[in-house]
Amino acid sequence: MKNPVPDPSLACRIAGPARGAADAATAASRRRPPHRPLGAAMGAAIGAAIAVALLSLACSPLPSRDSGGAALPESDFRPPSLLEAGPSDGRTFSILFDEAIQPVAGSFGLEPAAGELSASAEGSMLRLDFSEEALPGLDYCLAGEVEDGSGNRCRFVLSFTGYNSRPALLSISEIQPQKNSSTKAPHRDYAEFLVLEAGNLGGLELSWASSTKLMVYRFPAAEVLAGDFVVLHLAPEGLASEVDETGGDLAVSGGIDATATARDFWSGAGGLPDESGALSLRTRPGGPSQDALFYGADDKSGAVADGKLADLLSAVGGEGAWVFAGKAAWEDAFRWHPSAARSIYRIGGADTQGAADWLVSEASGQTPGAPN
Ligand SMILES: [Ca+2]
Ligand SMILES: [Ca+2]
Repeated sequence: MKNPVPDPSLACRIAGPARGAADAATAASRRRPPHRPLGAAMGAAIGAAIAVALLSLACSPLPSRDSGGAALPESDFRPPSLLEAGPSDGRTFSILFDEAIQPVAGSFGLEPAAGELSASAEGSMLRLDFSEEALPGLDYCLAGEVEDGSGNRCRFVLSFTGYNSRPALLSISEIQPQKNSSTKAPHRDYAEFLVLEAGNLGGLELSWASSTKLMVYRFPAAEVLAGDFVVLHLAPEGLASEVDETGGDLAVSGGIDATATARDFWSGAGGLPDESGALSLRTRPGGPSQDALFYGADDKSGAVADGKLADLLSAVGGEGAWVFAGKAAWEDAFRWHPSAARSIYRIGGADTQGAADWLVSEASGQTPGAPN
């Protein structure tokens, strides 16, 4: 096979319903009718599963009544199974099956569209080409059908994230973990990032966790330059002025902690843990780590209990994005005396993946969207 198997780290996330549909599709019966619009295709995939379930009840080979062997001749009734899928770049999506396949003409659809869609196969690899670049970080849904040499068809429905071929490199530069209700200088939860290398933000994924809850945010597409500040606001108040700044104007957004010097984004996924937690920034879902921060209240000690936080720390530590002496312990964290009046910020230029890179600000010393 000349085409490479897609890098598992780039593999699309097969969402719950889509995964179910894809699984159902692997059982789709032969001689299915050809092309339908994508929406109909999704419904049909589920319908196909029901139909196949009935078909299998009706068509199961009967056991032989004598000892002379099988009652039916050997035949290939098994449809191709999907093994791996993912975007290789912004214009290509590859799907590996467990046997040689051919695309079913007219069966393919992508929503939202990225220009014309064309399908080709080489052995067990299906390749889908888009005539226009998929938007980095945008959610896409892809549907289609393939068939094996015996005419057994597999219908699939997959979701994936638009591939970012020029991801920006960011470092976490400051966090405000608590709500500060001061009337003079109010602050809400935010995470601030400094752009180290220019590129596009689309698909960069920030995860943050307390011991009981994991939250995730994925950036939309936006071009950034080295030295830019990006602020992700994590406790929006629902104001109409709280808008994502994906274009050229950095003064579009209002709201608490928004500035005209930084690119502001807003997420309702959940606030930062007030006293103890961790953040992990990745280039794309399941992709390489860009930065991490583990912070903990100064009255904590010993091993971090099993849970969401321990899971995140394990992943971060495994990639060297934060240094641990052994199994994650509170002594590995940047330790602070929690305060709503102070932020936690990175010392300029420091990046040793550990607590020594961080400090607590003076009271009312927060600097969202500006140097610390
Ligand atoms: Ca701004
Ligand atoms: Ca700052």
